Amino acid sequence: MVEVVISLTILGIILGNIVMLQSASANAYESGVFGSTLEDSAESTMDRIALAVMSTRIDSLDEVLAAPGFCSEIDYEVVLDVIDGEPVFGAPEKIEFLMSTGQVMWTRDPESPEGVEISWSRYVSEMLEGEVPNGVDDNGNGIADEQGLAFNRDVNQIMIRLTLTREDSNHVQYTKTKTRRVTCRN
Ligand SMILES: [Ca+2]
Ligand SMILES: [Ca+2]
Repeated sequence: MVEVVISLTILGIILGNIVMLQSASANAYESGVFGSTLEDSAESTMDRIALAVMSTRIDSLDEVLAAPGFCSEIDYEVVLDVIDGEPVFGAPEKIEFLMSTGQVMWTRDPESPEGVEISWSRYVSEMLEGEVPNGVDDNGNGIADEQGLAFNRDVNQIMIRLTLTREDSNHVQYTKTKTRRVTCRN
């Protein structure tokens, strides 16, 4: 009887170890997938924003100030063509950060009933990575309390900063930050 109990206990320990091993590797797998999905999402969102900024003229981005100024929303018009040296602009477009839903929204023709609104990203962090709302530049990038999407001007270029953050089912927090310096078209 004692032997049966001991062998059952040993079996229990072995089985327990196997279960733990399996769940550890499942967690590792989940966290790997989770992190790379968030990374892809941050990269593709940054690509879209950068492409939009590259397609406009810097003088249509008056709202984008030099550090320590920043903004989380831009209104611009894409240059479709240049005829006799004059740019031909497309419909107005807007990129904005909605803190309430953690989204980056892109809107074409925001003032018109035919306007189109598309979510470019979810999981955008309230504040950029390393920043807390305290009036101080915690992450040392020259801007204080910048949000999870922040634009600022650096001479003739636009700096774009984006942080995505997400928690997996084990409450592990993943954070991906992208920074890009973009030149607008002439
Ligand atoms: Ca900062
Ligand atoms: Ca701060």
